[in-house]
Amino acid sequence: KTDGGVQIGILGAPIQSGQRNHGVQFGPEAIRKAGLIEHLDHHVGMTIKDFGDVEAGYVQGHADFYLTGKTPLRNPTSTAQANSKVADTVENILKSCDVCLTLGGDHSTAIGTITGHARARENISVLWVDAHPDLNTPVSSPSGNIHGMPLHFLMHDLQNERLSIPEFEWVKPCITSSNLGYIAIRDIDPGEIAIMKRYNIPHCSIREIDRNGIAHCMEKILDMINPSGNRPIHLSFDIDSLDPSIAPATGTRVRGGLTYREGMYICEEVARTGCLSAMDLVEVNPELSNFREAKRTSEVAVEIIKHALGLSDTYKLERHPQQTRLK
Ligand code: NNH
Ligand code: MN
Ligand code: MN
Ligand code: MN
Repeated sequence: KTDGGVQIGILGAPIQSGQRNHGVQFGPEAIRKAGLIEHLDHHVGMTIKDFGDVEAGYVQGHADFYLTGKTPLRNPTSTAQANSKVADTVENILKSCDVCLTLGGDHSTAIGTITGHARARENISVLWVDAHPDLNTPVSSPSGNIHGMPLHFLMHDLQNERLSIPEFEWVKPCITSSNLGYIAIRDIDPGEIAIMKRYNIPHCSIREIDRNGIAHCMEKILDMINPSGNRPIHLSFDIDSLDPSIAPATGTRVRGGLTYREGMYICEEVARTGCLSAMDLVEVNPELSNFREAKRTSEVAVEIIKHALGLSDTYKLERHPQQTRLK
């Protein structure tokens, strides 16, 4: 880092084993093809370094599982091994970069990115933008898909709910209910509701956004997870948080999602904190819609990333000229 500007490291994580739709492993490629690097490059005070893709090593049809009594826990081996590489790579990227951007892949990828982030920086806070809280345990999960469970591996409070799976032993808890916040959730499983209530996890559901507006919700949630205003923020953005009319190419569409501007506003407010330290953009699956819709979804993903990095015109317009970094 030479110019005192912001250095952004980009990593592709073509992980699909956390769920059962083929095609989500092409998310990184689709987002790159939509012009990600070209859109981020050539901004004064920002340097981009592309670290390529992690080798996810998933063999199609390879489906080992653990029986949990109800549903099988699917693909633990592939998911654990790929995420271990993601964790090491994110940790490494954050040694030379201010921000690590990871392109998924399914949301199990957050097991790796958050672990890597927490190894590299102290006191991280996680803002989880998603239709789903992804807080299931192997027993509460209705699907057995690990992309609906990443946070149970990572939360101190939920360590007793973990199965002892040797391949996942490297995952150490690194977040608590006071540094995790949800926004836009609207499809929440019974076990997740119970955990959210038990541990009082900060959240603004889509209903609260309806009632109080996105500006109020962002102020509230950022204040809860980053009260001092100086914790490194991990923004984990699941594209299914957006309304399916805006981002149709994803595996679990849930009606009644964020509008385009609400999604962008969330990201602009994260940029404004100046604390963004790692970001995931996950669950873009170009195979689940026609070509035009897949392209549109990837373009929206690029916009989400640009806004989070403080590159939107609306945000630049209000930014004070002296402000540096992402602020
Ligand atoms: N809650 C469901 C499950 O655990 C769906 C999870 N799907 C997601 N999460 N896309 O973001 O299987
Ligand atoms: Mn998710
Ligand atoms: Mn989701
Ligand atoms: Mn559901």
